[in-house]
Amino acid sequence: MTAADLRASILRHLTYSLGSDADHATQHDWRIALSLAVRDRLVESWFTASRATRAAGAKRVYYLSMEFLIGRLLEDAIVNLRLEDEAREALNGLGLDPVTVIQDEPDAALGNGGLGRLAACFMESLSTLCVPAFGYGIRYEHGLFRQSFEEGRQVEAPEEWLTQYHAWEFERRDVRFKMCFGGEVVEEGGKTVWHGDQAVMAQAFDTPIIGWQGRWANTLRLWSAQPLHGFDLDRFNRGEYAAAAEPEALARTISRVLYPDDTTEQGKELRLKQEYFFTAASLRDILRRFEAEGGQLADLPKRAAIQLNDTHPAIAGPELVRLLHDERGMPLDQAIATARGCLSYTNHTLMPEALERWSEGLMRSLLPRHMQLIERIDAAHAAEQPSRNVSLSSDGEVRMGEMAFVMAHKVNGVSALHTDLMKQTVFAELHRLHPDRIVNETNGVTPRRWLLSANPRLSALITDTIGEDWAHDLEQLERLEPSLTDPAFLDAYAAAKRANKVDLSDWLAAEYGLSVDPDAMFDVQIKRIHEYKRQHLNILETIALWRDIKANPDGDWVPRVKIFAGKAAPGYFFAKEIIRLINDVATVINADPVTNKYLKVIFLPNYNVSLAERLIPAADLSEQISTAGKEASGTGNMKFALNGAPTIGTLDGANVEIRDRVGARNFFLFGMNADEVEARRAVPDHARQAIAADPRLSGALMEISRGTFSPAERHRYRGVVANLSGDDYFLVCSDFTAYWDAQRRADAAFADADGWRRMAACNTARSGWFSSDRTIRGYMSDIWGVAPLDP
Ligand code: F58
Repeated sequence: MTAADLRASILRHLTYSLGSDADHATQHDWRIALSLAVRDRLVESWFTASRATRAAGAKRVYYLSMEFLIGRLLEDAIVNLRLEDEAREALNGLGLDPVTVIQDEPDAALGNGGLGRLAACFMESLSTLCVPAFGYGIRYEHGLFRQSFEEGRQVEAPEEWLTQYHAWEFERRDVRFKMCFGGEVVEEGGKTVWHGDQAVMAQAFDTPIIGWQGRWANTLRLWSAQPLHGFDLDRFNRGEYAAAAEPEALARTISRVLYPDDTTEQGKELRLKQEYFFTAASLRDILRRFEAEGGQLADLPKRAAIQLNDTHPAIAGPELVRLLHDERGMPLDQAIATARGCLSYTNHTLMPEALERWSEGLMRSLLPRHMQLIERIDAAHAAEQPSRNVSLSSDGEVRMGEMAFVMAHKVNGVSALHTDLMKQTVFAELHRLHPDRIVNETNGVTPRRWLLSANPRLSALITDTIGEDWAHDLEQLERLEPSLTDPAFLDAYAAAKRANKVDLSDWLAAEYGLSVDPDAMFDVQIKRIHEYKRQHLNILETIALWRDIKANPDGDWVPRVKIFAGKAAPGYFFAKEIIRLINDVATVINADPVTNKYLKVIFLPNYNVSLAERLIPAADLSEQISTAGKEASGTGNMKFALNGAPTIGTLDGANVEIRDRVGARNFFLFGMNADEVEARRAVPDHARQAIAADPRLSGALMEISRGTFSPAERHRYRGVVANLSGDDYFLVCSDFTAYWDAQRRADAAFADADGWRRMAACNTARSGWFSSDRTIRGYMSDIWGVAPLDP
């Protein structure tokens, strides 16, 4: 397609799809017209892919996930269709700025963090590798909340991405399933039948996900909850307007928001409803397709690999058994075995509070048949494994991790360390019973979005040096190795990084009125705010550094800009305190004329995929400082390494594998490892001891306690300080000194500009293994048993 063709197509859509014309079109109109013109180009591959899958009778992958953090889609499609030049030329010819048009698209924020973003990277890699696949999830009307700060505090507002026309989806009016809740289970003519007493419709919306070079496109099918019947005209005619609309409002609640606060009973019930709603609709759809293609039920595992992204869709186990046994008459044991042949489960956390449990009472009232089947599955497992000491429900709670494990033929962790810890801790007993079930699939990220599209300068340099195949074969980055000693290459590498930093500085100035020096070290920590991720360790070190600079303002300091971004769960009080503390510290430090030229602190609001794409290419240092054993993998760590930001980090999650690959000299390691963490926690008074041993740490805590950062309310952070100097479960204090030392090693390394750029380039050249294409190949061979199709 030429630029002229694309331009004609944009103008045609502007006129005939939007009913607008070039003289009156808004930015939004242009963006939609461009999106529709680009969308036209991928529909053909989309159809070809499904025709090829049907013709081959191929096994499909079904990725069930409560979250798909896809961000913007227009640029992804343009890049994967290789239409960058044509789009630029066409838009310029129409007097439009391509960047502004692309950035007009709101992020589809259908996820919280890494788990949701991983699902999005996987969808793109599945299409790139020509693997027949569907992603199944929920079409949330409101994605993750919009974050702003008021006096430093996080304020949440609803995310309104769907108030604009969403150009990428197709509503499938013919794909609707009735989903029931509650009611009773009865025996009818020798069969067990569940009669729900509430029902909603699951309505499918499809988004094509295009792979590299537009060769293949899969479908992301998101379910929206709708009422069974329209509104009640009789009540409306009686003047009961609100009551007439009630059924609609109730039904829609299910797909209204991503993760409603589940601290209340109603919240918990809604969450479980959401999980059942999308899981059961997806299974209904999978079986409908299988049966329409003439499959015999016993062959289902040969045709369907169903991946459960965390425990959120774990109800798939009992639901699939119910569909096979109750509704299709398959004997129970065979139904369990068939379901297990299809299902596999990815675990993303070892934190006990994050492993889902539902009260048996709630399960029984919302899904009465499923509760019975969970008991039957548990009994069957007990019969199979007489020595078992674990059951699917205990203390009045159904344990979804165990449920998913027992119903899956494979269970995977997301980094080597995490997988080992799964075997040793949360799933030790189940691992003993099923020693071949747990496998590792270390996470990865799609290089198309996280390098090619996010960092065009570095991408161009890489392509100039080794050709363009790296975009779909990332391990080719190894071929940069000889250039790591070539001064011309390193100059160009450093120039690309600097230009990215200048772009970011300009944007910070334009957007937030912040002034930063592009030659300072950009030290970035961006991720969900959580105690285990230890943003408070970073801010304590910042305070200590500020005090040291103040004490010796003529010292040889390496200028730093500390950049934070991330959202705290609305009900997570301590995480919100950390946000406020960072903002308060930023206010004081940024206003200090003595330290100003050496230290700035910035907390950017409303972290999302697009902000990550802006920050990562401009980062010098990647903060991956979780308490060892707590971060399952991390994927931000991979994005930073790929974009040439060395890590300062602990031996946690995929940091371990990153360090193995980029080399210990190109990674600022500090802190206790997972075993040492356990041992240290057993030391009574570990925090107090650490504080007493390090005057910098005690000084920083003293500064917080005395109200330096909260002059109007001296004791604002009493709780934070009490936590850190008391229980300090995440061992912030015990790792502080090692972290401080590692930061000073990073300073020294950064001061040596030649050494630093070599280190940065080493990170790029040696991170090729962290492509999600490699991860997906691992799932294909170890878990799914699927092969790519050549269209
Ligand atoms: C993340 N989990 C892990 N959970 O923390 C991270 O180490 C890993 O790299 C990533 O998964 C992908 O494997 C994660 O993002 C959530 O967002 C939870 C979802 C359920 C509600 C609470 C947050």
